[in-house]
Amino acid sequence: MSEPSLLLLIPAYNEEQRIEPVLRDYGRYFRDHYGGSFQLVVVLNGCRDNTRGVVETVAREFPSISFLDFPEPIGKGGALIEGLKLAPRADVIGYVDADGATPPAALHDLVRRIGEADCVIGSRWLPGARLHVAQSRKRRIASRLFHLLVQLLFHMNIKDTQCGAKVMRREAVEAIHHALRIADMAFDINLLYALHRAGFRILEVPTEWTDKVGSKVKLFRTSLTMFLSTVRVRLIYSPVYKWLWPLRPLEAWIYKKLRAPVPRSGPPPEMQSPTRPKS
Ligand SMILES: Nc1nc2c(ncn2[C@@H]2O[C@H](COP(=O)(O)OP(=O)(O)O)[C@@H](O)[C@H]2O)c(=O)[nH]1
Ligand SMILES: [Mg+2]
Repeated sequence: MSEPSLLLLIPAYNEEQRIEPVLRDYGRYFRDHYGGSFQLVVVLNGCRDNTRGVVETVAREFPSISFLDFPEPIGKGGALIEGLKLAPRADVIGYVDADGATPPAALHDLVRRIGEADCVIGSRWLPGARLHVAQSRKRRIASRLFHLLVQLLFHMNIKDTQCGAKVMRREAVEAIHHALRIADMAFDINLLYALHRAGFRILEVPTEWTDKVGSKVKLFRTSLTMFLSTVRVRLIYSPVYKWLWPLRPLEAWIYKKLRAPVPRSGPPPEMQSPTRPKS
């Protein structure tokens, strides 16, 4: 049976220790089990380790794998905003984390459900989810508080907005891309609320998830940044937003203090492939 063409993005920052087996797993799985065209694009930015070298090595073995590399500190959200500019290349566009928290078969399950909605998201908190949780108590509490805040502000009734596995139809991505401006880990809220407001249907399905060691999340700083960004998304969609412009310098100052990433401005990305050895 033929399946829709799929573009899978993997945002990656200092992932030299975690990404290699994940790329091989995805490359192999989708080559052997997917009935449509498959492209995997790793979106790197400002890595201070050899993630790029590792990605180049695996990309030489798998023609489906390539990457984008931005020097600026654009964050996970900023990286996905850039990656999603490649949406015209496929019917379905998705993303997963670089640490293998979502196995390829679980991502494939989300793609299979895209006929039922415009966006299908993996959920760790629906009955039927298979979880291998190793997060600290503090992290779990922060995550539940964040969930409450999101429900209070947006009323989307989504149980798990933060799961790293999501897929969308190309038309939905193209319709809301201009509304994406959150570069930090609250990017997912920005994306989901933009889809929700534009009338696209979001389907949450139970997924398989494994917490991995080596998280890039610094609990205090990341939580505070996500809190601010989430409130900001709400304000952007409120009628009072246009009166808040005098607060912009304060906002910029706080983000700078938190060393929070900002999205990239400028022309669309240029694809990079490793130089393949001449045969
Ligand atoms: N491009 C890019 N990716 C990032 C950045 N920060 C985190 N990521 C990626 O976002 C994904 C989720 O991060 P992770 O540390 O696994 O978060 P956790 O699983 O929620 O603890 C991983 O693929 C990271 O490499 C960043 O600044 N830039
Ligand atoms: Mg992770």
